Amino acid sequence: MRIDVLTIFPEMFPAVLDASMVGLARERDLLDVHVHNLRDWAHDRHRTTDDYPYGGGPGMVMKPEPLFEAVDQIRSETPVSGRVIFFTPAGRVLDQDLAEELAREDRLILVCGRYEGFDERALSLADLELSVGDYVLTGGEVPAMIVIDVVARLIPGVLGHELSAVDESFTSGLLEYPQYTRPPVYRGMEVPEVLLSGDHARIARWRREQSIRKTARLRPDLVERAELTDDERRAADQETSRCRDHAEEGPPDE
Ligand code: 4FV
Repeated sequence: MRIDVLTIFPEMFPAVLDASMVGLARERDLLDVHVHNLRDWAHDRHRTTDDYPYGGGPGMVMKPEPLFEAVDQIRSETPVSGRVIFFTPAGRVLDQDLAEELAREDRLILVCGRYEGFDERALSLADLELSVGDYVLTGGEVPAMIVIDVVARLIPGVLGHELSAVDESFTSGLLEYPQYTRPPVYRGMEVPEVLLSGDHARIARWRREQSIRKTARLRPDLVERAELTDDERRAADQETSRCRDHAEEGPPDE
């Protein structure tokens, strides 16, 4: 996969691109990332990429010209024009399903905003407007890093063992089961005996049950969408109502 990033802060990316999984994916030529400085498409002496908002108001707006010229040129650099993604709080909110969809693309072009955002006309370049969550950031660079990370680990050959990308949070629509490693007892806290049993069928059952209970406790909204058997759904609903009752009870009297 090829990913192009358009930003006025290219210096923010090397640390993320050179380390860990993303770094490995690039070393193995499974991922090819190009970071471009938007100012290279600003032709005035100060290489200006922003200007005052028409109609007044606080802050600055990203000019359309550098964005159009940059995206046009970057798209034309390879036969595959790729999917152009603009990061905005108004975009489709990223989740694991969308991450898997993006990971199937041959090429992504990630456009990072700054200031108050983009001139509205530049959004006509976008194949997708994407948000990483309902909060306001200073720029689109961190969202771009999130997309590079969430996609890189889904590229076959990047994660040491593909299985781990299947059997994890959100892929099953549920939160992941509790994980443990050595020592078997730490400060009096024991690893559940089932995990030391070597009985893989029993371990798998325990993990599934734990995932359902944890999701019912912490993210009942996910339980609704998850594929559960009738028994599992009954157990989940019991767990959710048990937590709700517990929360309503409030802290025990002194
Ligand atoms: C954002 C988000 C986000 C808005 C103005 C950058 C900021 C500034 N992007 N998901 N949430 N962007 O807050 O993607 O340009």
